[in-house]
Amino acid sequence: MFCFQCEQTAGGKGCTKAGVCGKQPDVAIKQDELTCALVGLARAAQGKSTGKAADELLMQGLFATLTNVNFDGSRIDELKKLVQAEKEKLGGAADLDPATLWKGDPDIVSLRSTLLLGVRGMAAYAWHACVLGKTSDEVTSWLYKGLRAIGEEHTVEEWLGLLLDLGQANLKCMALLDEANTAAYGHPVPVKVTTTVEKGPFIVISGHDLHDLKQLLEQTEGKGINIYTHGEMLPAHGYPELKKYPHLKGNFGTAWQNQQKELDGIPAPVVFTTNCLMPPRPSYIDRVFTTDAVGFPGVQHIPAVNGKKDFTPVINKALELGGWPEDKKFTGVNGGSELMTGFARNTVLGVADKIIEAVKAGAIKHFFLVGGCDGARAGRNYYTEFVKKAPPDTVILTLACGKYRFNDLNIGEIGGLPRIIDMGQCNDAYSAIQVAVALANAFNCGVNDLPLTLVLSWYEQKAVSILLTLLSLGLKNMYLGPTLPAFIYPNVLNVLVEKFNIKPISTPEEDLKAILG
Ligand code: SF4
Ligand code: SF3
Repeated sequence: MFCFQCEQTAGGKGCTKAGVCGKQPDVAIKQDELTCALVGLARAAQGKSTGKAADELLMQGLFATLTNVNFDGSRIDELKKLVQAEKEKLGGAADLDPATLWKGDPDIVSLRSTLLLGVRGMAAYAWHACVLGKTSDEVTSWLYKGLRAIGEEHTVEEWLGLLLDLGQANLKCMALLDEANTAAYGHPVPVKVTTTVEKGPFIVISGHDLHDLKQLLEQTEGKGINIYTHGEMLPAHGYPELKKYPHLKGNFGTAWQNQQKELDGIPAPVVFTTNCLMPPRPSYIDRVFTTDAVGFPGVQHIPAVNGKKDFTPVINKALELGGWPEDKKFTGVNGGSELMTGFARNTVLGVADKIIEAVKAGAIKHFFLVGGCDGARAGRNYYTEFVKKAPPDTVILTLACGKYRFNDLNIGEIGGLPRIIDMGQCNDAYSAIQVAVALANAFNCGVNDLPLTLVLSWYEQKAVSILLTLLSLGLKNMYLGPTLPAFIYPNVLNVLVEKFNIKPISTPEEDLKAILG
């Protein structure tokens, strides 16, 4: 096997024996075969109009190869068979040879891999929009185009062009997802989320899929079961159409990499709707459920039947386990017991006047977007320290699961606004981009000229697609950590540094000094 798609890849180079994530070599090989079959499907689709079945399969197939999504070889095989069948319906075409997927001239391997990983990330976002009934021909056709490109020869310049094109396509994809979420559940409003779990039966729901949460809330209504979000599901509390359910109580646990410890012996079932699933330990594997693209051998799967899911097995498990006999207090990683979220674009832009005033009056000197994925690496403490050490006249915008490093901290307010502003999931990156663009317009300058610095943490492929979007928008001087991607080889990195002045993070003190002067 060979896989170097995520930040925790073995030795910072590539997993070759087994995944650090727990992915077994046979599954890694099957995922490569699925990827190559998807290239075949994309080839067969060229110049033809594809149907819903092929389009959805394309998104699901790519989603299943993301880090911490599907560890079940039989499910990957099933997907591959479905892909082959769709390909034949379109007249057939040759698959890509899996032996060539990660091999060749190093610069080309680096560029091609970046494109593939970006396509994977974008497909996940496209799927989230799709389950809410929103698709876009432009976005879907780019997924096919990107996959075809992976099987073609291109010059370095052409590859770089493709990467930026993908960034633009992903921006449209994320706008579509933003529209899908807000149309279905309303514009998020600020809300304080408790970390205490009330006594009695409960269900924990993890991942990014709001549609799954909605169905679970409906199906548990009036059953005496409380629902707690986990990981990237936290921002769901801000949506009016989700927060209206009184049994959506709070948030359990912190970011994904702590799940094996936090779920150990929990008296409740846990549903994983998307990444990030870690191999469940024997102490709780019987109460883990997967749905959608997620899978793990021996774990119960909730399938979608005509888009609907029946969570009865999860509900029965919650009633059987019964929860804790008393309310149980938990805290975030810094000891705080309240997490604030819900500051998506509508809310932030609603107080834009206040923000602009605060900047003009000198009350806000600088904005940081400290966002991205969390992970297990010790160096990720950088992000906690960065937020703690950021001067009191600065504001921290954040999104995605990396915020669990600091979202329970109380670092005060400026002009009635909290200094930590949680804009949502990684899925909500469009929201943050819109706010940056609006601020730039208000100050009559470019986004690069704003007193705003992006301090990003990456882990998996959704972050890759967002990074490409930011680059395609011409954003410069971003800080990236905790380590640079293994698939960005030195020559490609040089281009990124030259064109975009991307910087690896150093220490919070040094970086803050360099940014604030
Ligand atoms: Fe290794 Fe990451 Fe690939 Fe898992 S997803 S096999 S940890 S590079
Ligand atoms: Fe996190 Fe997996 Fe990326 Fe959506 S849940 S940000 S790592």
